Amino acid sequence: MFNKYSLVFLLGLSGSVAAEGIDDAAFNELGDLLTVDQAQGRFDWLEQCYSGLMVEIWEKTHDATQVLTNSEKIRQLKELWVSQDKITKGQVNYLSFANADFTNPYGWYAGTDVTQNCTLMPTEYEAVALKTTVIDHQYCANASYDSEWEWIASVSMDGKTHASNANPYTQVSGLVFPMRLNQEHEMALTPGFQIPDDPSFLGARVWIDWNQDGSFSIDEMVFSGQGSETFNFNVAVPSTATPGVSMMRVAMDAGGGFNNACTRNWYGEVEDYLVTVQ
Ligand SMILES: [Ca+2]
Repeated sequence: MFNKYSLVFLLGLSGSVAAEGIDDAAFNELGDLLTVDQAQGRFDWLEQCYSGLMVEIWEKTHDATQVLTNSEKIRQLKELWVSQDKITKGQVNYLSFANADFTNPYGWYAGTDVTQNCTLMPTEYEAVALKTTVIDHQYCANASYDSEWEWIASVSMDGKTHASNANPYTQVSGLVFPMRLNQEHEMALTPGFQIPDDPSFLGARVWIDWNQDGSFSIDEMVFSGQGSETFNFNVAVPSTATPGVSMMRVAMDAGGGFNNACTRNWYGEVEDYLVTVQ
Protein backbone atom coordinates (compact mmCIF):
# COMPACT_ATOMS: atom_id res chain seq x y z
CA MET A 1 0.00 0.00 0.00
CA PHE A 2 2.66 2.57 0.94
CA ASN A 3 5.13 2.09 -1.86
CA LYS A 4 7.04 5.21 -0.95
CA TYR A 5 6.56 4.63 2.74
CA SER A 6 9.39 2.45 3.76
CA LEU A 7 10.72 1.35 7.06
CA VAL A 8 14.40 1.56 6.27
CA PHE A 9 15.59 0.03 9.47
CA LEU A 10 14.72 -0.32 13.07
CA LEU A 11 17.16 1.29 15.38
CA GLY A 12 16.81 -1.35 18.04
CA LEU A 13 17.58 1.06 20.83
CA SER A 14 15.99 -1.34 23.27
CA GLY A 15 15.54 -4.50 21.29
CA SER A 16 12.64 -3.63 19.02
CA VAL A 17 10.74 -6.23 17.11
CA ALA A 18 11.79 -7.04 13.57
CA ALA A 19 10.62 -4.85 10.72
CA GLU A 20 8.78 -7.70 9.00
CA GLY A 21 6.38 -7.91 11.91
CA ILE A 22 5.02 -4.44 11.27
CA ASP A 23 2.17 -4.35 8.80
CA ASP A 24 0.67 -1.43 6.96
CA ALA A 25 -2.12 -1.16 9.51
CA ALA A 26 0.36 -0.53 12.29
CA PHE A 27 2.10 2.08 10.17
CA ASN A 28 -1.16 3.82 9.50
CA GLU A 29 -2.05 3.69 13.15
CA LEU A 30 1.27 5.26 14.06
CA GLY A 31 0.58 8.14 11.69
CA ASP A 32 3.41 10.66 11.75
CA LEU A 33 3.55 10.99 7.99
CA LEU A 34 5.56 14.10 7.24
CA THR A 35 6.12 16.37 4.31
CA VAL A 36 9.65 17.19 3.12
CA ASP A 37 9.57 20.49 5.01
CA GLN A 38 8.39 18.82 8.18
CA ALA A 39 10.99 16.06 7.90
CA GLN A 40 13.73 18.70 7.67
CA GLY A 41 12.14 20.45 10.64
CA ARG A 42 12.06 17.15 12.55
CA PHE A 43 15.81 16.76 12.14
CA ASP A 44 16.53 20.30 13.30
CA TRP A 45 14.13 19.96 16.22
CA LEU A 46 15.74 16.71 17.35
CA GLU A 47 19.19 18.24 17.01
CA GLN A 48 18.06 21.11 19.22
CA CYS A 49 16.06 19.12 21.79
CA TYR A 50 17.56 15.62 21.73
CA SER A 51 21.13 15.97 20.50
CA GLY A 52 22.27 13.26 22.94
CA LEU A 53 19.81 10.84 21.39
CA MET A 54 21.06 11.69 17.90
CA VAL A 55 24.64 10.99 18.96
CA GLU A 56 23.49 7.69 20.46
CA ILE A 57 21.83 6.76 17.19
CA TRP A 58 24.98 7.59 15.24
CA GLU A 59 26.98 5.38 17.60
CA LYS A 60 24.58 2.48 17.16
CA THR A 61 24.70 2.72 13.37
CA HIS A 62 28.37 3.53 12.81
CA ASP A 63 31.77 2.35 13.94
CA ALA A 64 31.59 3.81 17.40
CA THR A 65 35.37 3.55 17.88
CA GLN A 66 35.87 6.47 15.48
CA VAL A 67 36.87 9.61 17.30
CA LEU A 68 34.53 12.32 16.11
CA THR A 69 32.93 15.28 17.79
CA ASN A 70 29.24 15.03 18.58
CA SER A 71 28.43 17.79 16.14
CA GLU A 72 30.24 15.87 13.39
CA LYS A 73 28.21 12.76 14.17
CA ILE A 74 24.99 14.73 13.89
CA ARG A 75 26.22 16.33 10.66
CA GLN A 76 26.80 12.86 9.22
CA LEU A 77 23.28 11.77 10.12
CA LYS A 78 21.94 14.88 8.46
CA GLU A 79 23.91 14.14 5.30
CA LEU A 80 22.48 10.61 5.30
CA TRP A 81 18.86 11.51 5.91
CA VAL A 82 18.34 15.11 4.82
CA SER A 83 20.83 15.63 2.01
CA GLN A 84 20.13 18.16 -0.72
CA ASP A 85 19.75 15.25 -3.12
CA LYS A 86 17.04 13.70 -0.95
CA ILE A 87 15.27 17.03 -0.59
CA THR A 88 15.29 17.45 -4.38
CA LYS A 89 13.84 13.97 -4.84
CA GLY A 90 11.23 14.59 -2.15
CA GLN A 91 12.41 11.55 -0.22
CA VAL A 92 13.81 12.77 3.05
CA ASN A 93 14.30 10.36 5.95
CA TYR A 94 13.07 11.15 9.43
CA LEU A 95 12.82 9.43 12.78
CA SER A 96 9.50 8.37 14.21
CA PHE A 97 9.01 7.57 17.88
CA ALA A 98 6.69 5.22 19.75
CA ASN A 99 6.90 2.57 22.38
CA ALA A 100 8.38 -0.82 21.53
CA ASP A 101 5.10 -2.33 20.33
CA PHE A 102 4.61 0.52 17.85
CA THR A 103 1.75 2.16 19.63
CA ASN A 104 1.63 5.76 20.70
CA PRO A 105 -0.53 5.69 23.85
CA TYR A 106 0.40 9.25 24.83
CA GLY A 107 -0.12 10.70 21.37
CA TRP A 108 3.35 12.20 21.59
CA TYR A 109 5.09 13.28 18.39
CA ALA A 110 8.53 14.75 17.94
CA GLY A 111 8.53 18.30 16.64
CA THR A 112 8.46 19.20 12.98
CA ASP A 113 9.87 22.70 13.12
CA VAL A 114 12.90 24.05 14.93
CA THR A 115 10.83 26.92 16.34
CA GLN A 116 8.58 24.51 18.26
CA ASN A 117 9.24 24.15 21.97
CA CYS A 118 11.03 21.06 23.18
CA THR A 119 8.61 18.58 24.72
CA LEU A 120 9.37 15.64 26.96
CA MET A 121 9.33 12.27 25.22
CA PRO A 122 7.52 9.59 27.28
CA THR A 123 10.21 7.56 29.01
CA GLU A 124 9.38 4.22 27.38
CA TYR A 125 9.40 5.70 23.88
CA GLU A 126 12.21 5.10 21.45
CA ALA A 127 13.08 5.78 17.83
CA VAL A 128 11.18 2.93 16.17
CA ALA A 129 11.49 3.79 12.50
CA LEU A 130 13.41 5.81 9.99
CA LYS A 131 10.68 6.77 7.56
CA THR A 132 10.71 8.35 4.14
CA THR A 133 8.55 11.33 3.26
CA VAL A 134 5.57 10.44 1.14
CA ILE A 135 4.49 13.81 -0.20
CA ASP A 136 7.05 14.82 -2.79
CA HIS A 137 5.63 18.18 -3.80
CA GLN A 138 5.15 21.47 -2.05
CA TYR A 139 1.64 22.86 -1.96
CA CYS A 140 0.90 26.54 -2.41
CA ALA A 141 1.22 28.46 0.83
CA ASN A 142 -1.87 29.83 2.48
CA ALA A 143 -2.66 31.39 5.85
CA SER A 144 -5.02 33.96 7.25
CA TYR A 145 -3.94 37.53 7.86
CA ASP A 146 -5.63 37.42 11.26
CA SER A 147 -6.66 34.45 13.40
CA GLU A 148 -7.37 36.34 16.60
CA TRP A 149 -11.18 36.45 16.33
CA GLU A 150 -12.05 33.34 14.32
CA TRP A 151 -10.19 30.11 13.73
CA ILE A 152 -10.62 26.40 13.03
CA ALA A 153 -11.28 24.76 16.42
CA SER A 154 -11.60 21.20 15.18
CA VAL A 155 -11.71 19.03 12.09
CA SER A 156 -13.24 15.55 12.25
CA MET A 157 -13.55 12.73 9.79
CA ASP A 158 -15.49 9.58 10.66
CA GLY A 159 -15.24 10.49 14.34
CA LYS A 160 -11.46 11.03 14.32
CA THR A 161 -10.86 14.59 15.48
CA HIS A 162 -8.04 17.11 15.46
CA ALA A 163 -8.65 20.07 17.76
CA SER A 164 -6.39 23.09 17.89
CA ASN A 165 -6.09 26.70 18.91
CA ALA A 166 -5.93 29.80 16.77
CA ASN A 167 -3.12 29.98 14.21
CA PRO A 168 -2.93 31.61 10.79
CA TYR A 169 -1.78 28.29 9.31
CA THR A 170 -1.18 24.78 10.62
CA GLN A 171 0.26 21.75 8.87
CA VAL A 172 -1.13 18.97 11.01
CA SER A 173 1.22 16.07 11.59
CA GLY A 174 0.76 12.95 13.62
CA LEU A 175 -2.71 12.28 12.32
CA VAL A 176 -3.82 10.85 9.00
CA PHE A 177 -7.40 10.49 7.86
CA PRO A 178 -7.96 7.18 6.07
CA MET A 179 -10.33 7.36 3.07
CA ARG A 180 -11.64 4.74 0.69
CA LEU A 181 -12.35 4.91 -3.02
CA ASN A 182 -16.05 5.28 -3.87
CA GLN A 183 -16.99 5.70 -0.22
CA GLU A 184 -18.43 8.61 1.71
CA HIS A 185 -16.77 10.01 4.79
CA GLU A 186 -18.49 12.10 7.43
CA MET A 187 -16.78 15.36 8.19
CA ALA A 188 -17.38 18.04 10.80
CA LEU A 189 -15.63 21.43 10.90
CA THR A 190 -16.08 23.46 14.05
CA PRO A 191 -15.15 27.14 14.14
CA GLY A 192 -13.62 28.78 17.18
CA PHE A 193 -14.53 32.32 18.20
CA GLN A 194 -12.90 34.87 20.44
CA ILE A 195 -16.40 35.92 21.53
CA PRO A 196 -18.49 32.73 21.43
CA ASP A 197 -21.67 34.63 22.34
CA ASP A 198 -21.30 36.70 19.21
CA PRO A 199 -20.02 34.26 16.58
CA SER A 200 -19.03 35.53 13.17
CA PHE A 201 -20.55 34.36 9.92
CA LEU A 202 -17.82 32.64 7.96
CA GLY A 203 -17.11 30.69 4.84
CA ALA A 204 -15.64 27.18 5.16
CA ARG A 205 -14.02 25.19 2.38
CA VAL A 206 -12.23 21.88 1.96
CA TRP A 207 -10.04 20.70 -0.91
CA ILE A 208 -8.42 17.29 -1.41
CA ASP A 209 -5.70 16.71 -3.99
CA TRP A 210 -7.34 13.62 -5.45
CA ASN A 211 -4.93 13.23 -8.38
CA GLN A 212 -1.85 13.98 -6.25
CA ASP A 213 -0.42 16.49 -8.69
CA GLY A 214 0.53 18.90 -5.93
CA SER A 215 -2.25 21.41 -6.52
CA PHE A 216 -5.82 21.87 -5.34
CA SER A 217 -7.83 22.43 -8.49
CA ILE A 218 -11.33 23.90 -8.39
CA ASP A 219 -12.92 20.50 -9.06
CA GLU A 220 -11.07 19.18 -6.02
CA MET A 221 -13.01 21.49 -3.71
CA VAL A 222 -15.11 18.94 -1.82
CA PHE A 223 -17.02 21.34 0.42
CA SER A 224 -18.05 24.96 0.50
CA GLY A 225 -20.47 26.38 3.04
CA GLN A 226 -21.33 29.41 5.13
CA GLY A 227 -22.50 29.70 8.71
CA SER A 228 -21.53 30.21 12.34
CA GLU A 229 -21.87 26.69 13.70
CA THR A 230 -20.29 23.29 13.08
CA PHE A 231 -20.34 22.38 9.40
CA ASN A 232 -21.43 18.75 8.94
CA PHE A 233 -21.18 17.16 5.50
CA ASN A 234 -20.07 14.04 3.66
CA VAL A 235 -17.17 13.74 1.26
CA ALA A 236 -17.35 11.08 -1.43
CA VAL A 237 -14.02 9.79 -2.70
CA PRO A 238 -14.20 9.74 -6.52
CA SER A 239 -13.38 6.47 -8.29
CA THR A 240 -10.72 8.39 -10.22
CA ALA A 241 -8.77 9.40 -7.09
CA THR A 242 -5.17 8.23 -7.04
CA PRO A 243 -4.58 5.74 -4.22
CA GLY A 244 -1.90 6.73 -1.74
CA VAL A 245 -1.11 9.62 0.54
CA SER A 246 -2.36 13.07 -0.34
CA MET A 247 -3.14 16.45 1.16
CA MET A 248 -6.41 17.95 2.35
CA ARG A 249 -6.73 21.68 2.98
CA VAL A 250 -9.37 23.17 5.27
CA ALA A 251 -10.04 26.91 5.34
CA MET A 252 -12.37 29.12 7.37
CA ASP A 253 -12.60 32.82 6.68
CA ALA A 254 -14.91 35.42 8.19
CA GLY A 255 -14.03 37.47 5.13
CA GLY A 256 -15.93 34.89 3.07
CA GLY A 257 -12.97 32.95 1.77
CA PHE A 258 -12.00 32.00 -1.76
CA ASN A 259 -12.59 29.03 -4.04
CA ASN A 260 -8.93 29.21 -4.99
CA ALA A 261 -7.12 27.20 -2.30
CA CYS A 262 -4.02 29.37 -2.73
CA THR A 263 -5.65 32.78 -2.19
CA ARG A 264 -4.75 34.13 1.19
CA ASN A 265 -7.59 34.20 3.72
CA TRP A 266 -8.53 37.30 5.74
CA TYR A 267 -9.93 36.38 9.15
CA GLY A 268 -9.66 32.74 10.14
CA GLU A 269 -7.33 29.84 9.66
CA VAL A 270 -5.98 27.39 7.09
CA GLU A 271 -5.07 23.82 8.07
CA ASP A 272 -3.49 21.09 5.94
CA TYR A 273 -3.99 17.42 6.72
CA LEU A 274 -2.67 14.20 5.29
CA VAL A 275 -5.18 11.67 4.00
CA THR A 276 -4.64 8.18 2.66
CA VAL A 277 -6.82 6.92 -0.16
CA GLN A 278 -7.15 3.17 -0.56
CA1 LIG B 1 -4.85 18.06 -7.79
